Amino acid sequence: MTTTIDLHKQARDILKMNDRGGYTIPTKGLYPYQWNWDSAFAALGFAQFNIDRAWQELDTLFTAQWDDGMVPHIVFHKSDPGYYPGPDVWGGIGPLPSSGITQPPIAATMARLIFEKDKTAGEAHIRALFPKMRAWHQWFMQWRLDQGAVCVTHPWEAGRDNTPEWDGPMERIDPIGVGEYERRDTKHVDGSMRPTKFDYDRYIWLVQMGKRLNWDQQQLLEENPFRVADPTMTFTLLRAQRDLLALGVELGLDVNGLDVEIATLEKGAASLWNNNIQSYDARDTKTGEWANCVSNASFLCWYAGIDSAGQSEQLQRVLDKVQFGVPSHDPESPKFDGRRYWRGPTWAVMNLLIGLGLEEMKHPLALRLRQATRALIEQNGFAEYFDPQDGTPAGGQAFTWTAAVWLSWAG
Ligand code: 9YW
Repeated sequence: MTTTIDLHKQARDILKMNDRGGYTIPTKGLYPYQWNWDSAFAALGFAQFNIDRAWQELDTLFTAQWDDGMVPHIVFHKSDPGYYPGPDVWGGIGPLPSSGITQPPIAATMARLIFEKDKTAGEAHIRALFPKMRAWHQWFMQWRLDQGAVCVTHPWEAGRDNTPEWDGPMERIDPIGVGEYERRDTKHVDGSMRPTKFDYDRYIWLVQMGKRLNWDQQQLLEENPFRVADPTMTFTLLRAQRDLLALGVELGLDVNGLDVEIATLEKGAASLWNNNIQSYDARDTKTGEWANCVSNASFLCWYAGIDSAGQSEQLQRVLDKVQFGVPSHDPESPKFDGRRYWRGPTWAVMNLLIGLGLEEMKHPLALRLRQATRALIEQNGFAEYFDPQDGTPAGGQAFTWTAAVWLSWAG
């Protein structure tokens, strides 16, 4: 029988194995570069046994920050032909080869959690990171707001690639001229667990458009047909801004304007409440249409410091439907697919964020979610994601963020 001690060792070994010297890859083969929010989770995992390595992870991520403040979703430190689309396809314009989009801003939140563990080791890092994190958050505030909610401009940006929330906006895209390209993801894992060709054509088409416009945000704002106000980005940024404010106040840094930005984002979060389905939801800003989806991102409200009786009812309902909540898509929806990436599977990292929020608010379902995530990993290992009904591990194996969730929260 595997004991908790063995699992702790396995989790630490996964982080060490995926360490490429200063940054951590999500998993060998499928994802061989540094991903933005994966790294922030990795840092939290490392902080449980090597605090200096934790800070190094975040410091490295911010070396890829663009002049306009954006922190890219992938940093291509060292070329690897096993992944498509690579640095040439993206044509990022930052100091290091990178993608041209960003990912959920959880770094400030993870930085605060790591700082709380050891303030002496952390203070200099926070002081150095603070203006960089502030610049990144301000980039969101400048370019990505719709009624105060934060928009994604590519499905990869939310970190939830093929969630049904994007189905409507993706159908409106005609990926004209996308041309031939060779997918590499389906060489590493079973295609039935991955996004479809319909989705991939549009992912690549959007990348090509960004590169053609040299990632100029003003031009993208005018041309990009994909712009969806998204609960992942809105709730994570709201939370990150609160953490930045707390850190800034504690260390006597310049927090001017943060309170106003937080108030804007609070309004934005409120604007994502969809009365028809009684849940937080994604809104297509081009048509004003709701996605009408209860996704795992809908449950990030507590993480953002927002309690909601309606969302609590939804949480109770979805947790009752599957063994290992929270499913990435509503298990009662006809679009639910328990093995296909963000269309049903449960993800330990999302459970961690949702769970942190629930715990901070002393929500009655908090313990249940933590225990379910613990059982999920105990029984099924450190996979990328899992079938929420029977726990079947799916996607990449020996996954950094699942190991980090074990070390920092579930284990
Ligand atoms: C991509 C690395 C990333 C995660 C995302 C997940 C997937 C594919 O893998 O994205 O190319 O960005 O959806 O959340 O960060 O683990």
